[in-house]
Amino acid sequence: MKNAIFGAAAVLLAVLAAGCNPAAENKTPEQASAPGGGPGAPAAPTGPQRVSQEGPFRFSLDIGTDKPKNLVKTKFTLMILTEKNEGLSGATATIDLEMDHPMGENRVVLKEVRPGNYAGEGVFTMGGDWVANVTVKKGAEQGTAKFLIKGVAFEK
Ligand SMILES: [Cu+2]
Repeated sequence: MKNAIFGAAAVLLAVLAAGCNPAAENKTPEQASAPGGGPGAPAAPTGPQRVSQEGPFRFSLDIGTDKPKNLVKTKFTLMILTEKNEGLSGATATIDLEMDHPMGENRVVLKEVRPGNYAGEGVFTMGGDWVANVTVKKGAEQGTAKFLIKGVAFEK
């Protein structure tokens, strides 16, 4: 019975170590099971998290996954509401993807699917943490927003 419990614990540890985080192998079980992996750990993968928005529009961003990968097409869907909480139509919308070091221009041009819903495909050209800088223009009005997309997985 004791061996069975130990075996189950070993399997659980192996699953934790094989997760998204290579550094998990070097952690004690306590650290490996701590939420967020503790200080200094690579960021856990997430969907987009909005950190700011300016101008007359309200934004939310969806990339269809909370486990983004690099070097594959990723569909970006931007929801845009007006101050009256109506879907914005007839706007131009782009997302510039950046890291904390120069990566060259990486712009996703979005097309209106229906009022308030704009979509386009982009590629994270490297694993790691990204910032999505949203710019939306309609006539003389312009709105911007910034989203963090953490923990994009290295596939190659
Ligand atoms: Cu990079």
